[in-house]
Amino acid sequence: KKIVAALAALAVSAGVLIAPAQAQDKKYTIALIPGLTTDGFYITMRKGAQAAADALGVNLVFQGAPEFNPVTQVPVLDAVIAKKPDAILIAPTDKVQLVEPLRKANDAGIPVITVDTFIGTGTYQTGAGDADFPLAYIASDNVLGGEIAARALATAIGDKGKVYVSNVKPGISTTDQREEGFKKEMAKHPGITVLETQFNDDDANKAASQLQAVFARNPDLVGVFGANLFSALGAANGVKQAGQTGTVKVVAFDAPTSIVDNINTGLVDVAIAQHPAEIGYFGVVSAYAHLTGHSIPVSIGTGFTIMDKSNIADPNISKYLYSE
Ligand code: T6T
Repeated sequence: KKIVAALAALAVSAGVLIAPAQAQDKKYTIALIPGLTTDGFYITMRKGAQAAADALGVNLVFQGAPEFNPVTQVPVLDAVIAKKPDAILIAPTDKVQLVEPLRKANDAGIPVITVDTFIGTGTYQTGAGDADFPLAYIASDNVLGGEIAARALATAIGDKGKVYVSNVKPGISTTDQREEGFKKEMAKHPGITVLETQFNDDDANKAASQLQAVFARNPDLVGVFGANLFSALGAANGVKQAGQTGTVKVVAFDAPTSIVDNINTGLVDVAIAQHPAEIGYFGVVSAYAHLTGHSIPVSIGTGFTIMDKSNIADPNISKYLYSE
């Protein structure tokens, strides 16, 4: 009897020991679909995601389109779904147009987490609305980012004059929210007039020509807010081409390495760096936690680093410049 009991106890403890080991042995594949592949923001996000994947023994697949556009992102998403990864991390390129394509992943039993951008209202797992199925949203607080940009620009222009927002296109959660935050803050500055937003389709050349056209119509233009990497780069080039460096102030969202020169020459006053590596890292950690049976936060907010001439040489600041 004693022997049987001892054997049973051994079997139970062996089982307890073996079960978690087997769970850990499963090699999960997590797909990361960026807004576009050729953008320092998503290249940096991929690095953070890879660091977490390496730490957790996860296979990370990075697959995306070369431009920020739902028309090119949806076929990439379909191809990823067909390969049945264990989870999908995605930066949806449109709040509405990615809802149905992502529902296909969810219906196929593939957990979806959105990184950087969101679908629907971005409030997930509430049982309300038809776009609340993603498990989590990991991103910067983009309304706050727009407010920070507005305060920086207001300071740079002495709180008066005409400014405008150089933006990508309507329907993108991040850049819509940055414009919203910018305008909300500017409403508190009666001396500042915000002109009509110029949409550039994420094309820096277009953003540069638009700057020159707005300046031609408004020779008293004093500032521009570039609401993402290409908008800011383009608007800054437009200011330079118009010979207005230092006269038309530029506040840039995002921090490609080229921003350092632009800050040092006085072309860009302030750059608001996001922390894309953190977004990628916590995206993979969240997906892994979910896959291994843990509950996860429905939203994770990552921070900003504000860069200007006074701090850009500090390694604790410049470490947030994006990779290329
Ligand atoms: O600003 C980032 C990202 O947050 C946004 O959603 C799209 O543009 C960037 O990738 C920069 O180009």
